[in-house]
Amino acid sequence: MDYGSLSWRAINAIRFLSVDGVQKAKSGHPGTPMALAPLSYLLWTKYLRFNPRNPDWPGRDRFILSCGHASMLLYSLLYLTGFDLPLEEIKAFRQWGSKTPGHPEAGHTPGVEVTTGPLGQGFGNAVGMAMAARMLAQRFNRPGHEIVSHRIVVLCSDGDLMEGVASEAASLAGFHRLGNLVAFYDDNRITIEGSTDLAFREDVAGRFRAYGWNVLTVADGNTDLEGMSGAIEAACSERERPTLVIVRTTIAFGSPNKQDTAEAHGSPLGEKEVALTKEALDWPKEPDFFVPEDVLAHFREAVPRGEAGEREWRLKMAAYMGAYPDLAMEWERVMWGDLPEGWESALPSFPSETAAMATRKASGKVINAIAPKIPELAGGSADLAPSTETLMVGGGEFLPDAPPGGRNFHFGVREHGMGAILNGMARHGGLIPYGATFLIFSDYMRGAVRLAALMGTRVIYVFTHDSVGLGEDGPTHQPIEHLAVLRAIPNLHVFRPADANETAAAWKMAMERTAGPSVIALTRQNVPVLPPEDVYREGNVFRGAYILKEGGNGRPAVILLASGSEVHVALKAAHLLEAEGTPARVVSFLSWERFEEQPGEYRRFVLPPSVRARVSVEAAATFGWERYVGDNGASVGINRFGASAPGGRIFQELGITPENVAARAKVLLGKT
Ligand SMILES: Cc1ncc(C[n+]2csc(CCOP(=O)(O)OP(=O)(O)O)c2C)c(N)n1
Ligand SMILES: [Mg+2]
Repeated sequence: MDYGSLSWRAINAIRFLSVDGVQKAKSGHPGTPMALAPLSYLLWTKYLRFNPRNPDWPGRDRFILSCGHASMLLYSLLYLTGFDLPLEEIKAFRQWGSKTPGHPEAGHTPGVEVTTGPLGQGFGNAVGMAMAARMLAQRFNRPGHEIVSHRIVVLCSDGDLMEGVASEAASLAGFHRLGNLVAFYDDNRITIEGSTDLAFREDVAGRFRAYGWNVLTVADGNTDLEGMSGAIEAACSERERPTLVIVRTTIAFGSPNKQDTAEAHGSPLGEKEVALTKEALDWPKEPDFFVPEDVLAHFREAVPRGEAGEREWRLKMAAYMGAYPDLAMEWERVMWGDLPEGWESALPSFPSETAAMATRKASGKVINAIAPKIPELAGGSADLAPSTETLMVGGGEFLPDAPPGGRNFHFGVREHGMGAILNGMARHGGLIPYGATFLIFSDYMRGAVRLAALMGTRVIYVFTHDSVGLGEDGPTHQPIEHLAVLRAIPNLHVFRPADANETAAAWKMAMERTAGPSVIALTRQNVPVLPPEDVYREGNVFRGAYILKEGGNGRPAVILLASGSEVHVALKAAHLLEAEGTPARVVSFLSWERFEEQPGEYRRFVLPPSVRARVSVEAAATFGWERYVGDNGASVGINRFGASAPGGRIFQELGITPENVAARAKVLLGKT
């Protein structure tokens, strides 16, 4: 190893930018960037296709740092190769307002594809991206016109591969034979508590082979550049299977006292050790953040190379446009994330004479009505398509041996993997992904849902069986706190429609919401269909909460607030109250988040401060409803686990009844 050579000085530049960045911040993770510098040097200077001047160019390879704690590695690479991330940002690592947060955040730093940090998620995102790329290739590529040919490359660590979410995703990637996916596993045998001997001795290679992956190994990821190049090339020439390259590295390589120790994982090396390491690797001690001019110039060759790569792709695109103008227009549209013009005319409306219908069923009808108009809508379920009613009939199957173009995914019983995969699909672009399961199992994918919200991706979650109303399956399957939990996630919109018409409205809002994910919570049990003219009156349903039934000519004595199936309980309670001379307004609360976005004027119109007698009704934890019912209000809900019995009986036993709601209202009004 010749530390004087350009390659090794370039590798050292990555290392020491990372080391100095962490040292200056007095926090961060130096050891892994130091160890992964050689591999990432090769990837970023020789193999990856990207354009620093246009980080979002659709033909680029996608690079994901799943071990997001090694963020300084990514920031160093972005700076060095010429992205819009100046050295000052490297020096402001982890500081307020900087572009270099503790873990990589998509949308915040140019060149960061997905937000990573929660281990395993980035790996799952990569699988989702590879599935999305495969799907787009099937839809858009034509003989002689391969406009989708990019690769998904992910770097992952011991922690990533210990996490179940990665196992779920890896299993699916192997099943689908995703030849466009390459994962590099940083086999450094160190995690926070020490050696992986504490908890992780499995045969990772054997496991991935069993999943159907191509597995390669590099025995020395610290010094063997040739070996690494060979493995990268072999991985890139594999088209039939995803590839895992196991790269044996030494955490904090080069640090005389910290290398190969867990200490190097998450603490700055310390000034003395930084100096010793620079000495050991033949790097000038001063100044900090040193990058030799020729090294910088070497890295910056990425700019003309990237521009040329993009130009070449754009020429291909121009030829494609000539040969397939309509497809080319479609490509532009879906990559922008625009919905087709007039798509909403496909949304069904359900006349009130329609027989009572579960909202999951209505959702299925909506999906099937809009799917033909929106070819980029793609989704599936974690083995619950018949129950969640999420199959696009005639949409084709996305399966390795099925005819190309299928849009129905089968995630298998893998909710967490599904969550991460959906995020990858959405961040890839070109698709509007949805994923379905029972609301209760949203817990299994909450980590991914939260990241979707944090990244602001358009993912639609179809969560059915949304209350004890599902009945006999009992408390293990009956969500209680889930709505509150999901509503507590910032930037996640939760829709709980009361009937088929509100379900169509919820789908419209979810489809049009580009700034973040949406949950559509749906009933298993039938609910009456509300008159569409009541639901759509003045379009207020799109404001999240609206007056479904007025009481007392605009001067109600009490307001009943409800969501989903309990809107019908509230309507009946209102009639009971009115029969006794108490005017009651019913407000259907389709979405809290949407309502919060409305001007104060509208919110006060729906919930006038003068009407203090308010009762919320929701077959779920009452947690949070205080904000709408206020100090003088009451909440009818379920603050215990459910029970195994027919749904109607459970509603009776737990007090989710019109009589109980009316009684609570009367107590508030002093009418007992
Ligand atoms: C889901 C999740 N759990 C825990 C953590 C905290 N954490 C950060 S890194 C890490 C393990 C570090 O080991 P490894 O993944 O091998 O990374 P290395 O130190 O080798 O870079 C843990 C537990 C996390 N980021 N995400
Ligand atoms: Mg490790």
